[in-house]
Amino acid sequence: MSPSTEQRWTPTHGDPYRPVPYRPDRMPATESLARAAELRATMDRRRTVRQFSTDPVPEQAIRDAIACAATAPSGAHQQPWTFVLVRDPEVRRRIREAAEHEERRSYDGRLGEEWLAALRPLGTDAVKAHLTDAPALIVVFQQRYWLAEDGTKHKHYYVDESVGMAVGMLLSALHQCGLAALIHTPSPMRFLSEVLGRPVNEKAFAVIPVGYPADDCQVPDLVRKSLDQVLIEI
Ligand code: IYR
Repeated sequence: MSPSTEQRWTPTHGDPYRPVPYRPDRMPATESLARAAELRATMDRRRTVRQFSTDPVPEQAIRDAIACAATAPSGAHQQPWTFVLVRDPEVRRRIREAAEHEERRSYDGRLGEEWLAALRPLGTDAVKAHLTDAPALIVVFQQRYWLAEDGTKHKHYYVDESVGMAVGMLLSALHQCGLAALIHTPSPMRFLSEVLGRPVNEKAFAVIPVGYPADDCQVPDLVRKSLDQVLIEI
């Protein structure tokens, strides 16, 4: 049986190893090359967007992108993530209010000169209109440990790495569906657990506004590292 986000998962802790055959069709090299080149060009067009249109988006595309993210590999296959899709304008307003409260303190000194200098080319500030303009927010939580129904705690492994991979796949999926996104990490993020009523084993990882860029959207004139600056071949 193949893993699928359609089946219901139940805890596998302590189960024996039960391998199943895996025989995907091998893609011809010419097709791999064509797809790789096209995907590279597509991903190069992805930009982090901070000015969103209030236009609605096809919501099933967001759910499908989250399902893609949830196929990410994870430490001991513990899948230590929860995605909260927030559309309710009142909840988004409360998140914005709390985030801006923290961001004002950050930009007014908590970040420090070096951090502010690093952010300057990005043009960010404490105003987070995207939290209420974008029609949806995906708030990603990491499950720091697993809380069994009888209340026992079990360790989760490589939680940061696992959730980071899932979020990377989420951004890729959203972009390939034509949706813009932003990884927003208000600091501290504890308020998100309170506003969204998440359990004690979960810790907020990022808030991801999703939507279309505003008509007057602008992005910084960034240059990505070239392949030879990031790739060493031996
Ligand atoms: N969390 C703040 C500051 C910020 C930090 C980094 I590192 C960024 O890449 C961007 C912003 C904010 O969201 O404005």
